[in-house]
Amino acid sequence: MAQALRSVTAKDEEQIYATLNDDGAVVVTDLFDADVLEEVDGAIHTALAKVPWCNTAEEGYGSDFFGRKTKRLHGVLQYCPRIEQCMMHPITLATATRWLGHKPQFSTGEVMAIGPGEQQQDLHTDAGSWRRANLSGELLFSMTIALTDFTAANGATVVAPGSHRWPADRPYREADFVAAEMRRGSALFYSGNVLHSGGANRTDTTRVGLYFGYIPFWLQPLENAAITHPAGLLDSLPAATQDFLGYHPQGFQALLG
Ligand SMILES: O=C(O)CCC(=O)C(=O)O
Repeated sequence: MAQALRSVTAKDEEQIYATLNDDGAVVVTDLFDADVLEEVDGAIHTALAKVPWCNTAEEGYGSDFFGRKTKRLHGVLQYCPRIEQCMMHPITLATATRWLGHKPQFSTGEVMAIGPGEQQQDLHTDAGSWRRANLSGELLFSMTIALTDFTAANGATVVAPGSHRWPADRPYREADFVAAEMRRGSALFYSGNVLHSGGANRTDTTRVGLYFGYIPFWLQPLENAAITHPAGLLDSLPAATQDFLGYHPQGFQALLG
């Protein structure tokens, strides 16, 4: 039987890191305040109501990997200003910096809503996005914020604790995996090398997560935030956030002097 995915309070940064290091994933409890959640949640639920389930070819991005009873949103900073604060949470940035061993930059932001009847996604590692580059080490740190409770029944992310250190050819069994159950307002921190997937949703409600990927400053991001967000939005953000997003309105002047 696999160990359960461990939870650590947001107050204990050292233990968050130690658990991430041991298991490749950790639930950080009560990372976000109720007022932040209220605003973010409301804005995202409004945005989700306007897009279809990605279950037909005509609607574009539905696939066996991304799911057909799933909704996904990108350009997530457009939905409400407080989403930027979530992305730049000091505990998240500190853990990402330590985990990657480098200053982190934005790779992608995504709302992942798993609807009733969705099946379990294929198991994978997110660092596999860069597999053709044949790089090793920790290339990606991820955070999924629970905007609804995440339960084993409603599609909580399924994770194999410790798998971030497994050899690529190690066989795995169902018993190696646990559901990353967490309460709304908590977040799953995980390594880009840990085996995981979106879970099956056997309930009649939708599970909603807000995902951010953090990569070392030298790696190619998956999302170009300047393109996925409405024109002008990134200009209104704090300089540190623009820098994190790779958005440099002043061009390279700062480097050239
Ligand atoms: O929705 C989730 O919990 C995880 C989804 C995922 O791992 C992915 O789409 O890459």
